[in-house]
Amino acid sequence: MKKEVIVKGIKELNNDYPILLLYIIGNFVNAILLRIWTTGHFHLRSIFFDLGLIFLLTAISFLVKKKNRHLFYIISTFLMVATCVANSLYYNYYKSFVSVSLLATSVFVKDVADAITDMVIRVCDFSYLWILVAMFIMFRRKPETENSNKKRFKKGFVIALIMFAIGSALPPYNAFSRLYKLWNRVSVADNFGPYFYQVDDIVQSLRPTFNNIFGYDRALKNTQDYYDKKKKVNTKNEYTNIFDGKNVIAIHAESLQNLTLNLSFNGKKVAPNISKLASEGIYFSNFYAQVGVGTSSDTEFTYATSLLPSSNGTVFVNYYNDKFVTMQKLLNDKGYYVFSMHGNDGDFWNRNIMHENMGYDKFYSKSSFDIDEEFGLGLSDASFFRQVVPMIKEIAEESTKPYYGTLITLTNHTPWRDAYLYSDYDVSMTTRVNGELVKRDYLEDTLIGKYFKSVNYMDNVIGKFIEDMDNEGLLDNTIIVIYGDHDARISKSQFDYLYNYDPITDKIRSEDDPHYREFNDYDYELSKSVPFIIWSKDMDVNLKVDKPMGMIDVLPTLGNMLGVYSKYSLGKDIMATKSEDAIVVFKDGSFITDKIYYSAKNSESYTINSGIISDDYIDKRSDYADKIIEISNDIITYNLISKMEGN
Ligand code: GP9
Ligand code: MN
Repeated sequence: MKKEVIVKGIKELNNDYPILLLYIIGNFVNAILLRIWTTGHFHLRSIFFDLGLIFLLTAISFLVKKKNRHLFYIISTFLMVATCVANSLYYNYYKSFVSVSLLATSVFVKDVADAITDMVIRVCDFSYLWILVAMFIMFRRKPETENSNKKRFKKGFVIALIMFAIGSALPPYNAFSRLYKLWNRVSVADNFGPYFYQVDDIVQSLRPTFNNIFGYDRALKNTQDYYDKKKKVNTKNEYTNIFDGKNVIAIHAESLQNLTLNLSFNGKKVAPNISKLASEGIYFSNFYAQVGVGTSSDTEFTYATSLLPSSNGTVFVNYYNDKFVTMQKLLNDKGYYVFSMHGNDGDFWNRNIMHENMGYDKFYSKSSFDIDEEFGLGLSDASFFRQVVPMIKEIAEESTKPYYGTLITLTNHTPWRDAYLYSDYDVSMTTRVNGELVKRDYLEDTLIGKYFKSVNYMDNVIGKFIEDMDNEGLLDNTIIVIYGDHDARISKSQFDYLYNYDPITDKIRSEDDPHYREFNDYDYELSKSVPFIIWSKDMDVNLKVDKPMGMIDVLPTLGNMLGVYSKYSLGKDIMATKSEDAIVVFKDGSFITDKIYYSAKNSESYTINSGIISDDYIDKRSDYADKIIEISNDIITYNLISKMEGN
């Protein structure tokens, strides 16, 4: 009987108004296609939510005047197609779903995207357009539509409600809380389908704009409670003040990944100078950036504030008026002169405004330099560091104050197109085949090969910079900090090639080859670790810290060594943290501990150190991750530090 009703309904629809069938089935098929081209996940609930939303729109179409109805179908289908195309393209690169809150950020993402040859645009990313073509053809054949019809509206509306009701009745129920928080975008799209996800994203993105009293009060109370309850940790330990009063030069090393410190080709290290600094100083070897879409700027933010970046847009672009307690301000209050230097336009990532807000006394951007050599986005690192030394010398000579300077490098930015120009580092391989020496190109002309060449270049110029600083007497009483700002966004397949290339056959080893090295999705995530190094010429602490640590832990850890402290820090002083309490929380709720990598996206954990992990172990840490993401977001969205500081 049911089957007959459905068949009758479809026939009626088709006879009556075939465009409706195309509208409903076509947009539904596109939502399925999007899953195929992106996550490959098919949650039953999301299917009902897709249909619910499409039926809701169909119902609404019956309220639209007859003459405007075609336009309604076209516009709403266009928006659904745009959702599919944008998410298809975006997912392919970022492994997440797109947000309208990125519109402001996208000015920079676009600039950077220009530099991305790695961003593969696939034909399938545009496959959704078929429905618009089909609609045009159909409209020409059947230009007339039915009169507005309340009865049909009701029918469509009831079907939509039934779909939503069935979808909502399906597990997992905790997915609903993610609709509001929306930092695990993939999970929301998985559970509610791409269309519903996008509607949710728009609502959540507009929320801060209509910053209603209720939301603000809830956020403030929640945040104040969090800080009130937070265990008062003993802030003093054996590292407190060890660098008190020293000058600091912090090198923000673009896309520098940890693995480059341990790699050699043809007997030469990729990064000999940085590895040497790591082996002589304090080297945090299990350190991760915690960026969102604001990449470099997010790392600057998290490093300075010990808060996670925003889940809605980018702090530097969307929340530059907020008040934050930063490493820069704290040092400034202690009497430091605090500056930043960078060879790109000062407006990039809105740094001109945000660096001032963060408490830098001065930002020396592109216009402060002689642009005598350019690679990629701006001034070459070699020229930058060459020019920086006399500038620091002047700063040191002009004042008796200690200084803190952030030097933001640039050349090692993807896609390292000019790498062959600035580094002759050899990433080929010579091997013996049938007794004869054969030279294989190996990584030459691969993206990862160019990356290693470029890192080698950055390493050289940093080595030279340290030497020059020393020659000018600028290393006395000064500590050098180096941190990789985030991973290099090199695809997993490039790593497979790096680890599984067989020079004898000149091919990639297959999985059944005895020398095959497994490099799964989790190995890939873990390989995104970046270095964090504290070094000085007359270092008396030589240490390798392998506890998991994130950018959020820098202010509590390095700050403690410099004698500054922020009560709003959400990170931990890693020197005072037991290995089992150390945790790196990522923006989507995933985390790393000394035992596991937990993927919030897949609700699945990957064991780093053997041992059985209980659900309780994961739940506790998931809750912790959710909490610090929530507190960070609320502070950023509602400018709560300003309120809590009483101004
Ligand atoms: C631009 C540089 C790169 O000035 O900091 O930004 P990113 O693309 O890495 O965020
Ligand atoms: Mn960067």
